[in-house]
Amino acid sequence: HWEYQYLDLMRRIWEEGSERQDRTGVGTRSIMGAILRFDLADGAMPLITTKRVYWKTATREMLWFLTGSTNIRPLVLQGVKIWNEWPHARYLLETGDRMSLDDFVARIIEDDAFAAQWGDLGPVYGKQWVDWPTYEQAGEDEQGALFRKGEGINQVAEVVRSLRDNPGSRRHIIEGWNVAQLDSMALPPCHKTYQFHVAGERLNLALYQRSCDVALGLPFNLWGAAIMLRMMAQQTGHEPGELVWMGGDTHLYLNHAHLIEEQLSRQPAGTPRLELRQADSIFDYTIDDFSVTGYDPHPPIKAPVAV
Ligand code: DHF
Ligand code: TMP
Repeated sequence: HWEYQYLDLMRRIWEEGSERQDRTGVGTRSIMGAILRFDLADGAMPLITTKRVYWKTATREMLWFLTGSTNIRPLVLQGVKIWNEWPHARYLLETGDRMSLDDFVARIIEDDAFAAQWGDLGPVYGKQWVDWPTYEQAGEDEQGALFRKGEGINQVAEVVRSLRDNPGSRRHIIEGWNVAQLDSMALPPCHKTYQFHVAGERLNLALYQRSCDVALGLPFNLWGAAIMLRMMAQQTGHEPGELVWMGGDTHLYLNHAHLIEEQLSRQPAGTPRLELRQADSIFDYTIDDFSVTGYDPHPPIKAPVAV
C-alpha cells in the first residue's frame, strides 16, 4: 500500500533518528533527507488513512495562500485554527499581555483593526507566491543608489503561463524562500520550493521541504502539494502525474510518542480520490470544487503542536 512509505519513514525516524534540541525546546528525533513518491493517476491522492486528516482544512490553507493573504483572519473566519499559535505568541511577546489563545482569536474575529495589527504572519507563502517584491533602481546620489518598489511578481501565474507556452522548461518553480525577508516572517517557509515537470501528457511536481514535522505537518503538506499539482494540471491541460516529496530536516517531536505508537499499529486501507471541478483560473478555486471519495480513515489522533 502506498501509505507504507509514510509509515516506514515515521518508524525509521523514531527508531534511528538522532535526538536533538530544536528551536521550540520540545526536542526531536531527526534524519536528514527523505523522499516519498506518489502516482496521482486516476484521481488518486496521498491522503493518510491511518488517522483522520482534515483535508478540507488543508485545502482552505492552500486556497488562502493563493489569495496572497498572510493574515490569519480569513482562516479563522472559516474555522481553520492551524496558524493561530504564531501570531498569538508574537502578541504575548511584544505586548507583555497575558491574553489566552481563545480570547486572542475571538478578538481577531471581532476587531478588524486588531486583526490587521496582530493577525499577520509577515510576508509568508501567500505574499511570496503571488506578489514577490521587487526593487528598481530609481537614481543615484552621493550616498549611493536609491531604490523604489517595483511591481510584485506573481510566480503562480508565471508558472501557469510557462507550463502552457513552454512545457519543456526546467524552470517551472514557485519559491517561498525570500532571503531578504526571512526576518520579518513569523515562520520561514517549510515547504519552500515547488517545481513542475511535464512528461508528455502528464504533469509531475517535486516539493522540497526544508523542515518537516512528520506527525502533524506532513499529512497536510502531502495533501497541499497534491492539490497544487491537480489544480495546475487542470489549468494547463495535463493529466496528473507523479508527486515527489523531498524532506531536509525530517523529524518527529518527542511529545508525539503516543501518536506515533498508535499510528504505527494501524493498517492503511484504500486509496482516496479527489474529484476537482474546473475553475476559471488557478486563483478561482473554492472549497466546494473539491470532493473526496473513498476516504474511510481510522479515528483522529490529537497531538500538541510545537510553537
Ligand atoms: N509548527 C510545527 N511544529 N509543526 C507543524 O506541523 C506546523 N505547521 C504549521 C505551522 N507551524 C508548525 C502549519 N500547518 C496542524 C497542521 C498543519 C499545520 C499546523 C497545525 C495541526 O495542528 N493539525 C492537527 C489539528 C488539525 C485541526 O485542528 O484541524 C491535526 O491533528 O492534524
Ligand atoms: P523551524 O522553522 O524551526 O524549522 O520550525 C518549523 C516547524 O514546523 C518544523 O517542525 C516543521 C514544521 N512545519 C511543517 O512540518 N509543515 C508546515 O507546513 C509548516 C508551516 C511547518
